[in-house]
Amino acid sequence: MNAPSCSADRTSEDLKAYRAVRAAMPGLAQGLSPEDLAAQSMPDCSPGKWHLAHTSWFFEAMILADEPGYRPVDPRFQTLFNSYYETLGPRVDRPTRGLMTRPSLDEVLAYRREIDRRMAAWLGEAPNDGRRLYLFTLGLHHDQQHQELFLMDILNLMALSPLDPAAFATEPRACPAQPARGGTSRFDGGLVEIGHAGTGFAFDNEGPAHRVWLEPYALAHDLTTNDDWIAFMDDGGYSRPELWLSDGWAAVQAQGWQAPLYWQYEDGHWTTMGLSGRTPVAPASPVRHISFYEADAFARWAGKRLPGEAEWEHAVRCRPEAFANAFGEVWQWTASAYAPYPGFRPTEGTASEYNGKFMANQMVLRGSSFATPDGHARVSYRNFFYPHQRWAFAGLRLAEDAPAPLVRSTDQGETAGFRRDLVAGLSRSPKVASPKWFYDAEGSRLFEAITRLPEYYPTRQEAALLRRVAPEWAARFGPGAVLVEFGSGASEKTRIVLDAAPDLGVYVPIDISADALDAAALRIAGAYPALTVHPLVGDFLHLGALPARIGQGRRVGFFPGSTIGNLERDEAIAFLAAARGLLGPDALFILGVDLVKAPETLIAAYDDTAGVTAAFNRNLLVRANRELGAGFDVDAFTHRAAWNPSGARMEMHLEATRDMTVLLDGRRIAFLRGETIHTESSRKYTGDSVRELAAASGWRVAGFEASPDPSVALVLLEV
Ligand code: SAH
Ligand code: AVI
Repeated sequence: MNAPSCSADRTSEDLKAYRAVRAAMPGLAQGLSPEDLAAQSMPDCSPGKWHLAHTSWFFEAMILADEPGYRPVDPRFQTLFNSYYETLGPRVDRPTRGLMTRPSLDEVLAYRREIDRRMAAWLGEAPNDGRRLYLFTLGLHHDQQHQELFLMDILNLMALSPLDPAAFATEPRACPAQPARGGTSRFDGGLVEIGHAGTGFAFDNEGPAHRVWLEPYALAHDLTTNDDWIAFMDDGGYSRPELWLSDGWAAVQAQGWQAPLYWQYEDGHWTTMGLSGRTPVAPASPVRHISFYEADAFARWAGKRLPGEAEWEHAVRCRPEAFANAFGEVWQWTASAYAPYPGFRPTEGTASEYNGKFMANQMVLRGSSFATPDGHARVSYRNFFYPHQRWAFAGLRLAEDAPAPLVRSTDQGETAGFRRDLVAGLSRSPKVASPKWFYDAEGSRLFEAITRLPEYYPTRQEAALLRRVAPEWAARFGPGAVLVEFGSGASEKTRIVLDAAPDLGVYVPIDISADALDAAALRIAGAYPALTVHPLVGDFLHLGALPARIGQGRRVGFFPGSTIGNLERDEAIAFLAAARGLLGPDALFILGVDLVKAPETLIAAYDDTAGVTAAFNRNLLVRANRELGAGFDVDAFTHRAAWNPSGARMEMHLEATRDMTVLLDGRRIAFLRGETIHTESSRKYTGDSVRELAAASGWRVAGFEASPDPSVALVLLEV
């Protein structure tokens, strides 16, 4: 009963998709003259008229011609508009496509309409075998690929004209460019899976999904900009053979490259040619129209390298939000040669020639460009060009080896680390868990809610105190300082420091909570456009070195929120000592601590009447159930907050309200009624105990300011 209406629905969906895709290229051609559409600017390019015809031929040759008794629209078109399919007979050589003055543009458009009519009829017969449907979808994606080629080729043609004609009034683009974010994300690597494994469409070259080994690496959040490129050129980038691969240097010499394709130097500034004509080179825009050789030389000059395609794919799969313009601006050159994946099988039949036979001597590009039609690209998409080619909308994103991270990355390590820690902590007596695991996305949200509670005084008191001391302390930073914040969370207090230090150069927020970090880094980068924001996700208890070339100014540590109180005494000393090493001999450090006070005030702050702190505490178990598949009955645990006078600390516990056994990582963890998991200590300091902590970790106290009651303190440390 359902079958006919299902297939009727599918046919009408397919027809809608077909019409939308097929309308795009005639839409692009509309404002161009027949002469614009007939000329061929170089052997790599094709005339617009040829793209209009070839994409129609593809449907005819791959799909319609397979139907019994099919009669071609015009048998001569099989030769004229076959691109490279050997099995489909002879072709016109690619470099002479521009000599095809016949058929006329009108005849090509009529051919297009006729193919569209025949394809609609074909769809009306509701084809339902998998191979034909795949070829149909392939035809749509093929058309979309040529929509982008159409724009690349028209631009190349326009750029050869001394008139610098604008092909379009405004650049046609699928979506707006995203603003820069600053910084890099680091990945542990290891054994990861890449390639297309899903059920949706993919080209044959994207599969099969398979495992690859990655060493630890970092990938830039932003694309390389024109400004970066000008710095490379000003530093003799195009005249220093040591920066270039041998074939690349030969291309520089043979072609006389001195700048990206289309750039011209006029009256002291650079201009470039785009689809809306010649314009000054915009410094902050991503660089375009560079070859693989140039991208590679630039990366070497910058002390970095191009990412491998697996590194790119793994990074964008793990943290899609972290990377600006991963898609929709420029294709990004990778260091990977275009080769078959292990187990690669070309599409069966004529379309087997689509991708596989080009798998030599070309390099892979990832992402997509502003000219890539909406919905065309994927994270597994593999574009490819020869390493010398420059007319594609191609740029780059830098990568680097990252064996000695500033912080331990948490991309895959996090779940494993959480599991290891929790199993170890719950196997001890008494049971413990580290408070650092509170901060998944929900935990970070709950913490922000805590900071707004009437009972939780530390955030309000510290922010007010910081407003008072920041101007005087920031005057000591000097120009271009690098502010490194530990446990930055929402980076709200950071704004007070940034406002007091307008010539601060770089901000490095570090947090274990990737969600909180990404959102905060974006907000800060948006609010302080002159600041370089370099977020690092990871555990501040595992400090390595700061990334090279982070900034020249004095390094200032910032550790507010009395988060140091959540560390054991030994951990706090080791952390402060490691931070001193990280920040260097000239460093300053602003530390926030909560001070010892009346237990009633403290207990109220950690056991609020609205129950937000209780939810924050219990969220640890919710997280363990979700991420580790643990079997906690969350409702069977109560939040407890208690003052421990001998340890001078507030303690949070989760108390079992009945005897029970919980399954965690294949183990059975037994709880007796009344037994607790000690989930957090919040140490409270005095002037003396802070001074002792500073001395034990090699810092001198240069300033100590306490707030009015309920009192917290800010401490300025120097080396
Ligand atoms: N500094 C902010 C946030 C404090 S909440 C403030 O003053 O309000 C503590 C923050 O430290 C959270 O964002 C949490 O994710 C982070 N954090 C806790 N332990 C961490 C660790 N070991 N490494 C990195 N970040 C950590
Ligand atoms: C982040 N840290 C300093 C907070 C504290 O006060 O120990 C976390 C917190 N725990 C309960 N309420 C808030």
